Amino acid sequence: MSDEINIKDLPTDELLELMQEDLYDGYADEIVEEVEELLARGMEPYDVLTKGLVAGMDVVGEDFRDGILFVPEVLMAAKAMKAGMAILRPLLAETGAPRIGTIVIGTVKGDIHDIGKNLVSMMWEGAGFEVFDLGINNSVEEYLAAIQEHQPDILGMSALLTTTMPYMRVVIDTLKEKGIRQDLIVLVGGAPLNEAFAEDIEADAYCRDAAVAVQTAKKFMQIKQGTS
Ligand code: B1M
Repeated sequence: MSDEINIKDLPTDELLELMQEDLYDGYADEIVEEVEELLARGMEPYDVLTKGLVAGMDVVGEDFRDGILFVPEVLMAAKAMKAGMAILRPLLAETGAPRIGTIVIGTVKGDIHDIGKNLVSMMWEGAGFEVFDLGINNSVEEYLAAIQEHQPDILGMSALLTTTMPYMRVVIDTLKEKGIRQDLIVLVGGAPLNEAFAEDIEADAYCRDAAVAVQTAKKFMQIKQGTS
């Protein structure tokens, strides 16, 4: 579609709309060009991410839910989203700020969704955290090994399925059994979660989105360091 359009001629609001359509259609090359064009126009990387890529993925999510899109199309959209995120990642991370804490994050066992987790990791890096991202499908043993290795202040867990979110409880219960629960700030997130669930599994907090994940991680680090 965007082959026939010179994106440089489009006003920014129409370019954002086109970007959402191209994300929906899984056009990774076009997404890369559009992200670069929006950045060249001076748009903040965070706005390119939320107003372009995330907004496009919201529509994909609705049509996936309603049976209009299927897994192969959603995978193409995810690939296009990742191509755009790859450009934004270094920009979001380049603050030059001193490291304010260490975080281990991963998507839980049985779950292969990673776009939201990657976004949260990026934003944490941008806020000055050192982030060790374990990727997808993590067993409790993998979380424990990473905690042992990196000695993080914060453990982050992501789940996008109602069938995988209960695994967060398995991880937290294991941390308790090992006597290390109190050494960690445990933050959880993902579309099907909510505050009540986080409270129920005894996580420290639920983070609705990446921006909240940054605020929450900072707040808990201030409390830990006694600077709040
Ligand atoms: Co899946 N999928 N999917 N999927 N998929 C959902 C989650 C679903 C809601 C779609 C739907 O029905 N509307 C549905 C779950 C239903 C349910 O459990 N109630 C679903 C399903 C059913 C499935 C399969 C079972 C489909 C099938 O095979 N029949 C299958 C499961 C595979 C598995 O994991 N075992 C599956 C597969 C896939 C793809 C592989 C095709 C692809 C994933 C590609 C990838 O991630 N690399 C995919 C996608 C893309 C989606 C949707 C469309 C989009 C998810 C996404 O990336 N959103 C999704 C629909 C939806 O969520 N609306 C859907 C964009 C992202 C920026 O948002 O991930 O919510 P999100 O992250 C946010 C916040 O949640 C939060 O911050 C992020 C940024 O603001 N957050 C955290 C997330 N993690 C956090 C961790 C934190 C803090 C905040 O730590 C502290």
